[in-house]
Amino acid sequence: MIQTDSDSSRRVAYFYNRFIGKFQYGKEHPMKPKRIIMAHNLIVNYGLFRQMDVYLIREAQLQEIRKFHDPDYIIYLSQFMSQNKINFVKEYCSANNESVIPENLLEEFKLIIKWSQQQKIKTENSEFKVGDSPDNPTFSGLFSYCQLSSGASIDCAHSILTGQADIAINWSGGLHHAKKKEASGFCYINDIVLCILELLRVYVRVLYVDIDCHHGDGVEEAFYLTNRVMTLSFHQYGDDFYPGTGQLNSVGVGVGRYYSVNVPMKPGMSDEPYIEMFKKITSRVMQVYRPDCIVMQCGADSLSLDKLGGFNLSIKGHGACVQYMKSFGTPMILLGGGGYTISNVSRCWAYETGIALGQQIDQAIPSNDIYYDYYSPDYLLHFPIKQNVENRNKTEDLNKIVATVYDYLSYIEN
Ligand code: ZLV
Ligand code: CA
Ligand code: ZN
Repeated sequence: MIQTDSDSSRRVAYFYNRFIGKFQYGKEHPMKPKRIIMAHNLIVNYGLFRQMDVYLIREAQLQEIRKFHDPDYIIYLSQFMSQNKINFVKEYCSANNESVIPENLLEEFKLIIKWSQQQKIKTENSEFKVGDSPDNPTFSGLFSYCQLSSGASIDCAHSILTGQADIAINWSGGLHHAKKKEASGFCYINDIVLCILELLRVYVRVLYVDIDCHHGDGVEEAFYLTNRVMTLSFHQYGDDFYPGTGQLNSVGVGVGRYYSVNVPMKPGMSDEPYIEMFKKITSRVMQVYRPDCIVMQCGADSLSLDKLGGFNLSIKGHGACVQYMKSFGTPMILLGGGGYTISNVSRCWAYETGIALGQQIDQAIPSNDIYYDYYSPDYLLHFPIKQNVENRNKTEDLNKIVATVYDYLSYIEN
């Protein structure tokens, strides 16, 4: 392991719970929560966990999720909690025997029952169509999965706000497409919005940076009208690539005008032009916006060979963006996101955990890893990117995007 920078004294808080990796969207579904366990195992086997504060992820409570999401939508989703909790609820409803239910669960159930009575919600005949689209299936424990993913992102915010950490990491977060009362793009509860709202209780300005191959539409929409959060998304755009938003001229509305920044690109982006774009834009954003905290969504579907994304980044290229944001010395939260070639996702997030710690991890995958076979045939950290991929972005087009973004940023009052 090589020390890569002098500021490795920065404290890193890492949030994990192996239950997250046990949920399944479905056999054919590209989103595989198991990649979180795989990333964690690399992090452990590379010895990184010894250098960070490791915290067990807890489930976010209904009241916390309520800070962004619609209460009817939350009740609707809560029907997909784990079976043993459902049994508790049934028991509570029939016997109302409060003594058998743990205190924290009791509060939750009282709230579910209160809200559903108030709103007379009939979950079976609801406006919320979760499960109707194959993108967002319902599955066993769905709600618990959402509670864990968002509980961790909220606690990342707390660890930064209390000064316990300079960098906080939740690889099970980053579900950037979820809306106030709508699931979309594999996302149900927007852990990022909940995290940022928590930061806004103390901080004046929060910068959100999104390097997932898809546009961070849910986070952008949540803060489209405010200047207290600047959202910045780099993404593939065009030819019906999901979700179809994030045009260059989507800049925000009202006081939020120019606080929404979009960098839409065509497929084929490789390290050199991507990093150049990334640095040119984030350096100006940092200079103009001077955020108190950075929340970075590190979706790994921008890597080469991803099953959904069309970019051609290496892990080093992806990680260079994380390294660059770290170099400003601003408190930072790193979240996961997309990533559908799962052995590369775990490689990438283990490498970036190393970056947070100022450690460059070895090229050889630790041979005691239980998922070792996933890293065949080379068993190396850095995989070879796809060759002969055409970058469909012309240099002049990319330069135009940078010039336009600079122009928008020039309207921001300093
Ligand atoms: O990485 O999906 O294109 C963060 C993230 O950003 C669509 N969905 C929707 C809109 C109409 N379509 C088709 C629905 C397809 C449903 C099943 C797949 C199944 C197998 C393989 C690929 C897909 C798929 N779905 C590919 N792209 C989609 C997108 C959603 C992408 C979400 C990205 C989430 C976690
Ligand atoms: Ca993005
Ligand atoms: Zn994505």
